[in-house]
Amino acid sequence: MQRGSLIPAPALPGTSLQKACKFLVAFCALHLCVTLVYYVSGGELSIFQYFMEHQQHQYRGPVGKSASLNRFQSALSAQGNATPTEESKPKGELPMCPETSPLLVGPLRIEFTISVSLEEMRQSNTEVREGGRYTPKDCTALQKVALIIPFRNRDQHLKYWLYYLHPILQRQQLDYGVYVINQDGENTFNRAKLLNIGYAEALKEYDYQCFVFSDVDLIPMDDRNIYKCYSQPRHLSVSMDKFGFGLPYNQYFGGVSALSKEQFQRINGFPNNYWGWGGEDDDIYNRISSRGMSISRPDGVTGKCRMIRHDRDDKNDPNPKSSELPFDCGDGHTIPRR
Ligand SMILES: [Mn+2]
Repeated sequence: MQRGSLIPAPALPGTSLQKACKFLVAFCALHLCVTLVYYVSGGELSIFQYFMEHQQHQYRGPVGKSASLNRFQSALSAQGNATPTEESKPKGELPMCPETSPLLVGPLRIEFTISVSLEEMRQSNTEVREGGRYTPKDCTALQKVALIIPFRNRDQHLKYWLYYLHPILQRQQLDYGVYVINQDGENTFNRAKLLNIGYAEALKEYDYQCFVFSDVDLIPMDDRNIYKCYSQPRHLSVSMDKFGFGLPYNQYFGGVSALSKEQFQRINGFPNNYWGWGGEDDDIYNRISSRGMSISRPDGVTGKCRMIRHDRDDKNDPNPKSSELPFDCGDGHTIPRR
């Protein structure tokens, strides 16, 4: 008797299990292949990324008058991505820099015996742009600060200033620009007039809100002495080595000072008629106090700074206006003025 002709052969008990196993093996193989392709040729992923980035780049046109529109479109295109790249974020989205920069290191060793070269400085400050400009990358600076340096024939001092100050100002997370205002010719020096010129010229270039006026030969010894503006005009060089790390007299406002745009306008800028060395800083002090403002200062430790020793420059003799009064040391003593 033929078994099969009468009753259709019943499916073997293992058949459906076999099918399931085959399917499972096929699925595993496929999965393995996909996984292999994914890991072995990492290029697949980067091609995907290329398309994502390329799409974003299309919306980022040249920076110009339509920059804000481009940024707006870029923001729109970025909405589709779960994680927009840092680059595609419009600048306005950067968080504000913290009140106290986490990059500060405190006391600094400042010396003027080492040799410094402009080329080395350029290489170690790659983030500083043409024109001595710097803007923090990861956050929006709390202030836009113009540093104004009155200048003539002090190349070596300027090198030290740039060598020390650029790293400090970057650690202070300021959006800053450095302006060296050179007095042409050999006539009598006029520091305050150069500072006024620096204020006006810097404002032509950028929307600065704060102006730090610094002598070229003064270097802070602590990066917590922030070169920014405060609610009152700020005197920064409060503890100079030249004066035994103290103030020569209480009203002293020379060296390095900071005024906001409003504070500067309120005192109608600095006097233009102080020719020669000294006096203009006291005039500025009087302008400030006569407008009802007071002087803000860092403490004597944070405010320590070094002055590069030098002889009196030619054509910068003491201004007769400045030599009439002796210093009031604030402790009952007076010393001859400077
Ligand atoms: Mn000096």
